[in-house]
Amino acid sequence: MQVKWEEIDHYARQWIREAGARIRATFAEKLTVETKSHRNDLVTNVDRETERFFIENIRKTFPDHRVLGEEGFGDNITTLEGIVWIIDPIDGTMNFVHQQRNFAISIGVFEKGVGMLGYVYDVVQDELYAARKGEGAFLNDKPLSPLEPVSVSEALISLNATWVTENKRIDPSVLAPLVKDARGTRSYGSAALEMAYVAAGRLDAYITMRLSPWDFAGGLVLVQEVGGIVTNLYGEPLRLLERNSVFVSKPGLHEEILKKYIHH
Ligand code: 2AM
Ligand code: CA
Ligand code: CA
Ligand code: CA
Repeated sequence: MQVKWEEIDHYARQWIREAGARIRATFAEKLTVETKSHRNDLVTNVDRETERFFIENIRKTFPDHRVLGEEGFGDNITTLEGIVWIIDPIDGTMNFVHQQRNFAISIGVFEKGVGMLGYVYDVVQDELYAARKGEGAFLNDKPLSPLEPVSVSEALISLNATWVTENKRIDPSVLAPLVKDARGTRSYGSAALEMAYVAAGRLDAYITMRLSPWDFAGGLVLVQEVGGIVTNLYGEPLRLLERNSVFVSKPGLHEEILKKYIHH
């Protein structure tokens, strides 16, 4: 059967805007904040309610689609057959709790493991980054330009300071020289927004050592659609059902970083 991507895109946008309005409305209410795997890993009632909102709508409208969601209300996904929605209801929960800004709804829709639709919605700025494979990427309906190569010396790179201090995933001496050589570094605390910023040319690259599929699913489609490169830190394709290190970059810059800083 022919998949109607235009129709799926239409519903996805509608639900994202509605979920965003609901999230903004919660700013006036009291949040319930709990911790998950450790004391800095937060989840709120709004994360859960938002994920359930998407899943109920998807199941009602597209009963044959499956959903992988961070908060666990979706399906138990072990294969990428058919159409799979990968959803992070709030990416940047710590920002949501502490700042009431700098968080996003992130959604990627995949067909047999190929990214077809990607969305990152900055709820507070009301900025929807959206891409459809082969149709370009847009910021609130304004087309995003193809990404041009840039060198490290002129690059603004997003990176959490954790990765240049003692940590479990990477020797701090690997990325410290990159931090030194780059024009500047930033950290926003939402992987989805950081990927959307790369797609929009606001950042030149984003590097992080451990993300789950829902953190990068939406951004992956966005960045690829404007000619950006998305791999793990070692230049390999991301695995959609596992945790990965993630290295998102403009072309040229991606090769330069891999060659000079990662592959010693
Ligand atoms: P989250 O807010 O949806 O949990 C923060 O640096 C970024 O890393 C956010 O995109 C955050 O997503 C993600 N992240 C992934 N695993 C995390 C964890 N165990 N604790 C906190 N943030 C995590
Ligand atoms: Ca989380
Ligand atoms: Ca996330
Ligand atoms: Ca989340």
